[in-house]
Amino acid sequence: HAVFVRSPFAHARIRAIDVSAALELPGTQVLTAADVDLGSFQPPPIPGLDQQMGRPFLARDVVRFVGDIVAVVVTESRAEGVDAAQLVVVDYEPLPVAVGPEQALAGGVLLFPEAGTNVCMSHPAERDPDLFATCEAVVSGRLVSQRMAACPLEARGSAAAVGDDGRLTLWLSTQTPHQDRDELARILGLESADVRVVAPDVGGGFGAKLLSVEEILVAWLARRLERPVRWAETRSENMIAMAHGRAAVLEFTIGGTRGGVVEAYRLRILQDTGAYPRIGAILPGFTSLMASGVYAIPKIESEFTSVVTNTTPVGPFRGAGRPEATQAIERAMDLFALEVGLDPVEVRRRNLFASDAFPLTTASGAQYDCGDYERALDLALEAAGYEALREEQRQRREERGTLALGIGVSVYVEITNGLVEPEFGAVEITPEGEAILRTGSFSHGQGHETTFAMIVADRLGLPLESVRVIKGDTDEVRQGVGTYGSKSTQIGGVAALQAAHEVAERARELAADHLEASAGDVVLDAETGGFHVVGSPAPSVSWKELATSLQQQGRLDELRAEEVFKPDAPTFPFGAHVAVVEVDTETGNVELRQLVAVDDAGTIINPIVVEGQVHGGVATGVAQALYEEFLYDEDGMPLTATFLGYSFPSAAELPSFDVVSMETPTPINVLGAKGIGESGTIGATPAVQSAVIDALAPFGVRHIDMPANGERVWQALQRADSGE
Ligand code: MCN
Repeated sequence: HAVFVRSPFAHARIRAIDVSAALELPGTQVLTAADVDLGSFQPPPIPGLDQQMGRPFLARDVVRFVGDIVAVVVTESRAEGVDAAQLVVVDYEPLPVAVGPEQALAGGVLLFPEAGTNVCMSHPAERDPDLFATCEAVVSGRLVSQRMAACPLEARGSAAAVGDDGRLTLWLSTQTPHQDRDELARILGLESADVRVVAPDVGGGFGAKLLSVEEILVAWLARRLERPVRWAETRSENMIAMAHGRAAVLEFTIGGTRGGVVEAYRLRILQDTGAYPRIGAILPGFTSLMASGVYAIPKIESEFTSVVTNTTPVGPFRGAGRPEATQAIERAMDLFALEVGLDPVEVRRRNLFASDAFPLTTASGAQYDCGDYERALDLALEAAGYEALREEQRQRREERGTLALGIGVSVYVEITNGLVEPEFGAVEITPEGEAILRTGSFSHGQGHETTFAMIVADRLGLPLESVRVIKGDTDEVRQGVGTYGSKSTQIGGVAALQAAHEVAERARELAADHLEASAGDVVLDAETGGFHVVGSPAPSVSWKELATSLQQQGRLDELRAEEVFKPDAPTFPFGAHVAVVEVDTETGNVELRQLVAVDDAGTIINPIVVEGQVHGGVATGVAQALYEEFLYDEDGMPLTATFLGYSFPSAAELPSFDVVSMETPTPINVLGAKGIGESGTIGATPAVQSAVIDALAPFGVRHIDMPANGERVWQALQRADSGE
């Protein structure tokens, strides 16, 4: 069992590590940086991302966040490991800290003095001082998309063993088994063929379960010690050691006509990447790309700067860069509506891209495939009963009660498969005439076992239960990219369909031999799964008969096909959400009364799975708007490292959401499918935040940062009362 000794300081020099007391416990080994020959866990080799800010696998001279790993203890049992870890004495010399991104940007404290800056990446815009020169109304704002913890119900765990054949197997709770295999092989100096990664059922990842130093160390230890090694983290370890999400400061200015037409928008993003930059540093690139949202804004200037801070590293978390874009533009639209004296819905309507404008390129550079934003908005308003809600709000305001009603609307578009990646799928027919799909996508809760099986079953005319989906084992599935960015269906699903198609076509030719007919005359009956001559259902050959016969001839391999599908472009799911909250103006308590979600992911494979994805996604979106925030004190001490402190909502806090379906098939792939896994998260947050602010509008409140919880609402009301 491996147990990590972690830094209790956010920034400190390591003067000495004394492992002698720990080593006195029988069967204990302790390894420190001096023992590890792996170099550093480098940031991905992305142009512009500072490569001097790599993370040593075990901290060498300096620790840079609470949770940084100083040593690893290996024992026969986990309990002994926990005891031994407490006996490792580290002499720290505390250093000044840079906790928030603004503080880090000021550069008073440098995390990597050799780099001479805390900026790990920046993407400046060509600044136009006259951007708003022609605008009649201009308004600016600042929004914090606060730091969140991904909180998968299953925390991370891994185990590694070297087999008799010298091959390394790593069992991992991950979303990307094949990428992890290749990365691990590279770091350990092995061939990919010498490594097997197995990801069994994974209890949630939410974007954050990418290969980490802990898991690499577990694999390295198994080879070094020539013993199987395992590690399972505690919840509080997960809260400080697994990548956090969001953590961006968004500053915006929006301008346009008094009639409510937006003419220009500026977005500046300051991204906190935590102590060691990885993917989190480049996510604001997506925020910047998606700055325009659903609006036809002629002039956009967006830029970002990413900085390192003495906090837990930041990585992708459900939405990953796109929620921030929507949060900023939707906040800006609300403030602009207020400025020009229009209803927020009306301002949105006046600026939406028209449904016949697609495909189009936004002023922030994104190429949208297709959409009908106004219809999504109309559906959401209708389902919520928007007019009646405004009437109820008017009445309540007249009555001057203590329960204020707030209504928030958001319209959003997001990018899925943003990196335009490929995916692998292989279909084979078993001797029993059933089918196996091997997919390079990974499902850590999204239900590919159902939806991908449906895609294959549909094409082969087999019952759903006759299709088995295999994923997550690099020995069982030859290649794969894995799952993030809600891309699985539009690439992995399509690869599965194409492989099934190829198998069906081959089978048709083989069935023609059986039927002594020409292949051109034989069809596969999708209802019965039998092959017959067109127009005459009998005689027919079933999959089972075909498979048995080919098996006897040793030719079953002919019913096997592999495909790699790479589309030409990403897809752009979109939708509209309406949130209704009730705010107690005496206590600040906020109750979410209703949330309507219209999320269009193109053609839907399975409406029940999709509804589940929307409900989960919306819960995460509401959690950011009202509940969750990972906090540090000024010394960089985490204040919310357990579920006692971190306000993770359960079903008890949330109403049942109203999900309205809408399908606009994309031309980018044959399924017509876009991603749905993150939509709810992206649409819900600004709608709910806006609803809380709307409830307090009569008090002159124009903004409340997230989470817009009771405390923040109460403080905003106090400030309003005192005329601040
Ligand atoms: N689907 C469908 N029709 C569509 C689109 C999707 O039926 N037009 C189905 C899919 O086949 C799949 C599910 O909906 O079963 C989600 O598919 P997709 O949108 O393609 O997204 P991915 O499978 O790539 O999932 C990733 C996405 C991300 S990025 C995060 S983060 C996330 C999420 O999905 N983390 C989750 N959903 C999660 N759900 C659970 N339970 N746990 C997580 O950690």
